[in-house]
Amino acid sequence: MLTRRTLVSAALIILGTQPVIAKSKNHHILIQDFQFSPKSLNVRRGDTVVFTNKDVVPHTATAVDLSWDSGDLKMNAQWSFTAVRSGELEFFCVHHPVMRGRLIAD
Ligand SMILES: [Cu+2]
Repeated sequence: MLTRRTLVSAALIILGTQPVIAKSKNHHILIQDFQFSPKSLNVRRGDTVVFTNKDVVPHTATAVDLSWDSGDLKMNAQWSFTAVRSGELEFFCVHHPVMRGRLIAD
């Protein structure tokens, strides 16, 4: 038999088990004129970072520790990934290693 107390307990269990999830965001990094823009970006874990190449030549967005790599992005191509680790991570373009950027995830 359902008592008021049982119902309240059930409601608390249902509400109490809902994880508190910060809404994830999309961030955009443009690759233009052989530069990442912005060069440095703060994200939260779970956020998505979208790279878009606006140059005529192909570029990549590649983590220096090689944990992720866009592969060649042709003009107007997009590639996205979701930040899963906290910390600071530099990335570069394998074709033009002077092109550098940094993600800071918390
Ligand atoms: Cu490049």
